[in-house]
Amino acid sequence: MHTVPSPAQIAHRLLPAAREPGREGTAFASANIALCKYWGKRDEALKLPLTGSLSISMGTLGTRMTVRPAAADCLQMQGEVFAADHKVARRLFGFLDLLRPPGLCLEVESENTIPMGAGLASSASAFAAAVRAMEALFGWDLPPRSRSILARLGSGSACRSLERGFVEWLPGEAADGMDSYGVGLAPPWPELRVGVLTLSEAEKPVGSTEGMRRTVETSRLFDAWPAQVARDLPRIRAAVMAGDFHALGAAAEQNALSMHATMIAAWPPILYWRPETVAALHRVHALRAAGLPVYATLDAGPNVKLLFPVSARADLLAAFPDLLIATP
Ligand code: 2P0
Repeated sequence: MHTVPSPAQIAHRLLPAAREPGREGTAFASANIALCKYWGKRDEALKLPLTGSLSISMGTLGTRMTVRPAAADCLQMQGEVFAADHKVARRLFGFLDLLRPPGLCLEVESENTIPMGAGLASSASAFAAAVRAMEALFGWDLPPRSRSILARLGSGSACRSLERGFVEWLPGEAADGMDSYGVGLAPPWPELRVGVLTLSEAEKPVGSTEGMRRTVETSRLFDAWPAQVARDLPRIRAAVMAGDFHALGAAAEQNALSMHATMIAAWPPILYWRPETVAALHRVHALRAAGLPVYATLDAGPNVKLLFPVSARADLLAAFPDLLIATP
């Protein structure tokens, strides 16, 4: 009988033989927004998804991380020191344990170029930047597939944050997940923009990992989710390749709303939407009905992200003055 390897065993397989660390390593990774979403795992420990997904990078919005050998583990984020037993520090150093030799302590400086409170998940860009920073520290030259698999062990969506532009996460079938990683699909369209509408800074009621688990276990609508992805993913991939903005936006918006429908039907329900979320969606629909090329997508939170060509920028800023705009 085959037993499923642990994250540490997977990392051991993918990393070169131990080497001396250099003085420090620094790297940047962009955040990413899924156009076809990842929701539901086939393996929690290895963060293997039930379906494929496809994202667009957020350009200069992301995480810059520096790692250097130190006397004790220490994390600074946005200049603030986090105690070693803080939830965020424990998760990051637990991940770095996969990548470092036993006994090596690290000082980590992490800076998000995403404005605080923008409600943009930074875990994807943070784990992707951590892999690249460790690669720089040790002078490794990892194959892109290994990099993506390693980042996935930190946070599933991080495997889509190692390439710019459109990235598809191949779900794979293997129990060890060696066939589950992100591949760059196409460069970003020069005219495409992604906007972030920060609507509520209220603490997220349910994290992604727990939210996925609860949805898979209790939502009858989740039974339909793999079929939804099987329909949307090829549509979105084809729209990316054809440069068809309206096909891309329509499929992405329907995919995001379908994902939320599965969550709302979980028990206890996972309702990330606030009144402002619904108001923004109605506003987007009204603008689109009036002829503006704009579509919406939402992740595990109340904020709405907009997809639009740069030609719609001024009209959207007039409608949403606080819109944060990324050039993928
Ligand atoms: C996505 N999300 O495709 C989906 C859409 C949120 C909604 O990936 O448990 O932080 O670490 O693998 O990657 C957020 O989930 O979850 C996410 P874990 P992750 O972007």
